[in-house]
Amino acid sequence: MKQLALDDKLSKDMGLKLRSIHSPYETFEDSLVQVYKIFAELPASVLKDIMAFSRFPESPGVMLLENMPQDPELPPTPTDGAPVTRRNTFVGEGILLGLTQLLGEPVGFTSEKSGNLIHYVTPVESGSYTQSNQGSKVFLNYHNDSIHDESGFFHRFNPDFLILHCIRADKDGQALTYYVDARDLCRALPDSVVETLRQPVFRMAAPSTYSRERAKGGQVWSNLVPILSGPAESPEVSIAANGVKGETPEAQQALEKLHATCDDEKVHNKVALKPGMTLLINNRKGLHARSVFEPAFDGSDRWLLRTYIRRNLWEMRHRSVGKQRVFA
Ligand SMILES: O=C(O)CCC(=O)C(=O)O
Ligand SMILES: [Fe+2]
Repeated sequence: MKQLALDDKLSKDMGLKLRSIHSPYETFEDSLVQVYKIFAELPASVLKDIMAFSRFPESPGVMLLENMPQDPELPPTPTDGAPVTRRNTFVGEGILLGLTQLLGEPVGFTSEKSGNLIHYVTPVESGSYTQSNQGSKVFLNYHNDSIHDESGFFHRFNPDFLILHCIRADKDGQALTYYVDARDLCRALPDSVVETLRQPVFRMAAPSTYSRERAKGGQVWSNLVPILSGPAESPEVSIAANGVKGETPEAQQALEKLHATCDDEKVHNKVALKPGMTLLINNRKGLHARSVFEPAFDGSDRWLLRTYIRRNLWEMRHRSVGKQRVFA
């Protein structure tokens, strides 16, 4: 996995500057501009690497940043995943939004985290066994984040990137985040399986939040779609977290082979996110997953800040809901 660590002095200086930003929960656009200026002062080589990550087809699908500055203090981790807006400093959010702007535009979706632009990935007891970011007691299967769409294609108006910025780790350090690059996946799979994964013989379930909030918990299935698409040297991969069905026995077998290959340590990258670590994830070039871990639901649990990022908002304008950056 491509890694980049800030040196201590740089991290400290940035932390001091970020302590003074406005609350992004109150003045989102103003805070974006404040952190934009702070991030513009990063060394040219750091900016170049991060900007290349989001712009070029040949760039890697995942990148880990380390030694990012931290808030001097943090409130307890919310047990319901709801925003905690009364805080003295917003260093974590500043890191998240500074990096977000180097990749693209932060976006929200009404069917995911109520359209919020800053998401919390925290274990929620009622969702412990779900295939969602609220879960903890079940392995969150390899997937990319998708968004329900009337067209029946759920990987079309979904984020191009997501960022996971850790502000609190799980107590036992058990929670692992995995990433599999579709290029590595295709190299590791037999050609016949890749060929089947390229056929439109799969249905994807809409995300669990959509099912819960809009379909009384029932599964909502996509049109028949392929899992792999695009040129062999830069494939796009699409897998729903909340369920995938192969329409034929051959499709079902190919799907099982894909999951088994993702589980292979020679194929996946993995990281136990710790405070100050940020994972930049390309949501088209690869799949991510999360291990099982043991939360306490007492304010001490794992807490990641997340953004959804698009390179292009124009293509999504028909999904606009009249609020800047928020889409249906
Ligand atoms: O908790 C994690 O490490 C990943 C969760 C996830 O899949 C997501 O937030 O999209
Ligand atoms: Fe995810």
